[in-house]
Amino acid sequence: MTQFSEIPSDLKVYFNGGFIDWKDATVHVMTHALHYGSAVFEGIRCYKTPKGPAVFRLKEHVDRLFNSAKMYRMLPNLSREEFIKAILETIKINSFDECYVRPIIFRGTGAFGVNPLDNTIEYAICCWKWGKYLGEEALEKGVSVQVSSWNRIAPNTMPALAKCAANYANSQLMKMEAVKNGYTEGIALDVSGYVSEGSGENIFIVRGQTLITPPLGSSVLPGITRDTVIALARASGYEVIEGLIPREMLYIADEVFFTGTAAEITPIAFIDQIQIGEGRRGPVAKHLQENFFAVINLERKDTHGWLTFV
Ligand code: PPE
Repeated sequence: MTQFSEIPSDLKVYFNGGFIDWKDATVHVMTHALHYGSAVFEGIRCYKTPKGPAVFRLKEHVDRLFNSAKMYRMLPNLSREEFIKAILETIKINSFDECYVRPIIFRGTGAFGVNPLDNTIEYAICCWKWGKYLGEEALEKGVSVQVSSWNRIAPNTMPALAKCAANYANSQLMKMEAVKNGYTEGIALDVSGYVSEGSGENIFIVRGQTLITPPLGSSVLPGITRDTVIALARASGYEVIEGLIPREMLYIADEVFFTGTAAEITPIAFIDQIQIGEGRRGPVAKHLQENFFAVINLERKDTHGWLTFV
């Protein structure tokens, strides 16, 4: 969480094709997205590297954004390439050496009612510094989480593959329940009772030399960090399976960790107060974190072209 008071008020926001001041980046209370959740968004990190700021997997994020928009029939009137350019310009104009980037496409005003088709399709890009998502010590010590009493959205209710604002009503219920119960995060099961994902992260379990992560059919967001970790793990010789995970497999795993743009690779030390492995970051999570940050620090060759320099 970032408090608004921590965000410098002189930031510029890209809004519908031009830059405006942070304080002017507002919408009308009759905005469709506010009433009906009709917004799709992304979360992207721009990292400080020895050769200047670089955005991690920018193309994949913009592709997912446009895929989300396509599912909701709300493609904006600019191309993916133009959107990529606008993101880079937003980082540049705010002189960030590192930041979190939040692009959003939403239904605005023009008509009122559930039918969104007569509303404007608007877009904005904000950047600010977002620190460690699950706490300063999380990457090293791991976090304590619970299995949520809320299930992830069922197939064919709302598209889980879309990063739609509406999906985050479910995430909020999970997160509030976890925090109120004294945990850092919740893990949702899917509608069949198999492990799905966290409120804002994908999940992996480690058993021996094998990593298992829920398949896309378990109502998970197709995470870009998930994809990154799969590639890094395979390159290191681990077997990676996208397979159904029964809840109880969490408790007996050697390691469990979350992946996400904000969370990066965050080990899970306890689930429902049952210690996972040694109850701290395990060797596989550590190895993957080192590999991940080696790409960002330019210590490891970016063979996949994951970095776009600003
Ligand atoms: N599942 C969900 C539900 C999710 O929100 C995210 C990202 C992921 C998986 C991981 O996806 P990826 O970032 O592509 O590896 N959550 C974003 C928003 C978090 C927020 O609190 O807001 C993020 O990590 O930026």
